[in-house]
Amino acid sequence: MWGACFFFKKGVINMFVDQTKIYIQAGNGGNGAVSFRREKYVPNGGPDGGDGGKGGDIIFEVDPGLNTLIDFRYKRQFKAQSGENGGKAKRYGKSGEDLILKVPPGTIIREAETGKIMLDMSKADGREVFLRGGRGGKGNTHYATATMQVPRYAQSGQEGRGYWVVLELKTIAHVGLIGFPNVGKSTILSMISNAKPKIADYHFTTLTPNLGVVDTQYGGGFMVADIPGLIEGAHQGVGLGHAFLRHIERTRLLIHVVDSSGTEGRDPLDDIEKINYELKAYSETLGERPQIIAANKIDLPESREYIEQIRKKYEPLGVRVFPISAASGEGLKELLYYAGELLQTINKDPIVFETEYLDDYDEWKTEEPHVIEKVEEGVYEVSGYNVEKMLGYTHLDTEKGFVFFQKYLRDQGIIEELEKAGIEEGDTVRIYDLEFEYFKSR
Ligand SMILES: Nc1nc2c(ncn2[C@@H]2O[C@H](COP(=O)(O)OP(=O)(O)O)[C@@H](O)[C@H]2O)c(=O)[nH]1
Ligand SMILES: [Mg+2]
Repeated sequence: MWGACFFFKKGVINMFVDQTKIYIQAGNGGNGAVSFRREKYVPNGGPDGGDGGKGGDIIFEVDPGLNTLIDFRYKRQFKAQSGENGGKAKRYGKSGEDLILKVPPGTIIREAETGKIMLDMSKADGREVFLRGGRGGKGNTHYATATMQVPRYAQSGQEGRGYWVVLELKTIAHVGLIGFPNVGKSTILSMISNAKPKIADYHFTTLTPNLGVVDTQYGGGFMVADIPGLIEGAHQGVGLGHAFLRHIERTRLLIHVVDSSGTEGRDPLDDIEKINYELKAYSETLGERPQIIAANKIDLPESREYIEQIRKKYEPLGVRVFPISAASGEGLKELLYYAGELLQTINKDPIVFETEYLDDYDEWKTEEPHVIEKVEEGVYEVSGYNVEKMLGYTHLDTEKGFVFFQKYLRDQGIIEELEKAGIEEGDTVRIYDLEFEYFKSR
């Protein structure tokens, strides 16, 4: 039964760091070099500047021996090594070393800004390249053309991308306690485990489920999460509903707790249906997750009638109903032993979330427009992420590449803007480390 959860030890649960925000950045690419074979500026010498090295990647790796994110609480900024600059005599810059960040299984990486899942490290042997290092800049050897044999420019290395991300350790609890607020979920957890959840606390005080390892007297060997905050409309995001539903998604078996005394004017049968509706509306698979009904508060006399009704309705559907009193402990043993048995019949493959964040490495996040600036008489400078990106992908040393790059400048309206800015034939256009002579096309 212990299987995959052997690393949960009693007493360490309180240290559980559930969520932490860190900054990660891939290494910058090294710059390409400008250098010439013989003396500087001797045309026949020819360019021999080497390329810059690639920046190091940011890699996430699952370490099954870890069970907290505590390592990320003290250090929060992580940057992979930058690539070295290119050198003379076509010497390549060394690539930067990758940075491997080890996380416990079940760690989810979200973009801090949007909360979208960028990566789910649920697979126990997972290793994923998360951010690729910036590419190294090309040395000036690449920029010699028939008309430009003395290229005094080289490409800059690409900046390594950086993100603020939230690492979240998903509940790897096997069993989730669900139900409306005040039905007794937290009381159950406090009775069956070492966890000390707040009883009758206002249900939106925490996003984090309380976790507890079930005591051996209740069968033991599995984790239970008390998931707060399920209310009507949760599937539409009401009351942070999505966050709670996401926690539930990760559990394999649900103990659906209901207040069978029907206090506060509630109808227990109606309550069960409403919660089930929220699960199903959120996700088909969640609606089909195996359930056990815990009809709580049987110490209150009103519960008797309702329990019969619940049994009549759900037992024919194969859902077992356990009358319990979390307050007195009655019925808890039977409930938990059955949950433990049922768990053994359930597929234990981890539930892996899909990436919601579709990131194309080629797409720079910043859609920064280009800037055209007259820097001195007869010299115009063009800058901007996209222009630089374009340079990185174009082989200007081939005729085709050169034509392609010019088309790009025209399509982007850069040529037109240069003309508006007053450029004349023979003027210089500087784009990063590249220089072009301007000719009007006819
Ligand atoms: N009479 C009675 N009250 C209970 C029982 N279980 C929980 N309660 C009470 O119900 C209230 C809500 O319990 P709590 O565990 O915080 O509910 P949760 O919101 O579902 O976590 C508290 O005042 C508990 O003391 C029970 O078996 N019998
Ligand atoms: Mg509670």
